[in-house]
Amino acid sequence: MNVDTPALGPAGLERFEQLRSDAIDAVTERFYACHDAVYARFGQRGRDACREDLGFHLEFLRPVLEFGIVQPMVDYLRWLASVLAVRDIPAEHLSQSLDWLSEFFATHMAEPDAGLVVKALHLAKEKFLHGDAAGPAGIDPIPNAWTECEAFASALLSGDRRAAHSLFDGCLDQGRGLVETELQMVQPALYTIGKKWQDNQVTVAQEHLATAIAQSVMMHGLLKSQIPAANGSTIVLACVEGNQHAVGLQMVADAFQLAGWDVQYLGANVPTNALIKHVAQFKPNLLGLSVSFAHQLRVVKDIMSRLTQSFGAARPPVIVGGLAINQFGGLVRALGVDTWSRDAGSAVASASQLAGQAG
Ligand code: B12
Repeated sequence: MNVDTPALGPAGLERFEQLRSDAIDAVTERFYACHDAVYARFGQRGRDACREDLGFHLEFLRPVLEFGIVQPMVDYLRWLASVLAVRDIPAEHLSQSLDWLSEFFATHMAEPDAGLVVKALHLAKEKFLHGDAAGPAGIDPIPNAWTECEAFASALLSGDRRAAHSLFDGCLDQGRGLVETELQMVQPALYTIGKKWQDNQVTVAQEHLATAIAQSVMMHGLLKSQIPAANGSTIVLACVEGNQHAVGLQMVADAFQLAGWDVQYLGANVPTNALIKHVAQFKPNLLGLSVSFAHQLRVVKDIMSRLTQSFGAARPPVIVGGLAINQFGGLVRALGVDTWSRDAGSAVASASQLAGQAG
């Protein structure tokens, strides 16, 4: 794998972790000392948001330091710049926060690690400011979304369950498949809603509402589907700790169920300890993990080493997917997983290919 910047060793990464919260405190204080006039209007909420954003900077910096690949952080910065712009936060504050983090680590870490952190932050900033100006978040739109998608997105946003169910059922009644309908209508509708949140046009509450309705129509669709006889294989599916985005995983669960697998769908934010115990208890033929943000990739890495520690060569094979995998596929090889898949439509085929290789 080509790396952009040298990675930190285990001791350097540990020191970085120790300094995280001090770095956030120091840079937040500096922001308020310097730009009180801009942020005073937001009160305590603004201070919390500032801390949260700096926390996210460091979450995204961590994989740069661990894997040496800078692009996920650049994409994150471009995405954040678009989020801040529509919320009237001056763009230069973002670059400044990176400079101040550099200064903090330069004075609190020993060489050569301090130099590596500064170099990583500098590279991310340069690529963010001067790199090719593609889309703001690097989230690919879904090709060939169905025409019903727009009406479905409106129904989700306005909380119109009846309309959402009727559009979904209409597709199934025309003989379109459940997973196909989820992929070509529900998924693009939710991506559109995400873009609207990014542009400050919908609230987090509306995101929750849209999710709840989407999950309900999908469940209804599954109940109406013909479930084939069990093929003897079991998959455990979980969103890694910290990942609240569970709808994509639910689609993957539906795809495996309709292919005859026994599916244990654990949903959002599954604590790593609980997941390892669950795998020990149920011994699935495959473990599927969903990851939405680049910084959650290290949770996958941690799960992989815990699985190897606990089960050695008898650990179940692991398939990963989710927005972070689609955005930063280049990092997959560094995770030690067995395979990955872009969407619910191709996941079962990837799993079968894996079983074929094993057999
Ligand atoms: C609904 C939603 C939420 C809901 C989720 C509720 C729930 N129970 O799922 C809530 C409100 C909780 C939420 C919270 C947040 N969200 Co949000 N959210 C969304 C939204 C609009 C839809 C997510 C979704 O369901 N997508 C549809 C599914 C079908 O797509 P998918 O997840 O990509 O899944 C497919 C593939 O990736 C793959 N796949 C997924 N998992 C797996 C697993 C395996 C094993 C395999 C093989 C394949 C696979 O197959 C799936 C089906 O084809 C997205 C927009 C988007 N582009 O997705 C933003 C989005 C993901 N959220 C975002 C953000 C920033 C957040 C928050 C930080 C702030 C906020 N908006 O509140 C928090 C963070 C929460 C956290 N710690 O995880 C950003 C992420 C930016 C990024 N990664 O670059 C997005 C992209 C919005 C945006 N455009 O800015 N969110």
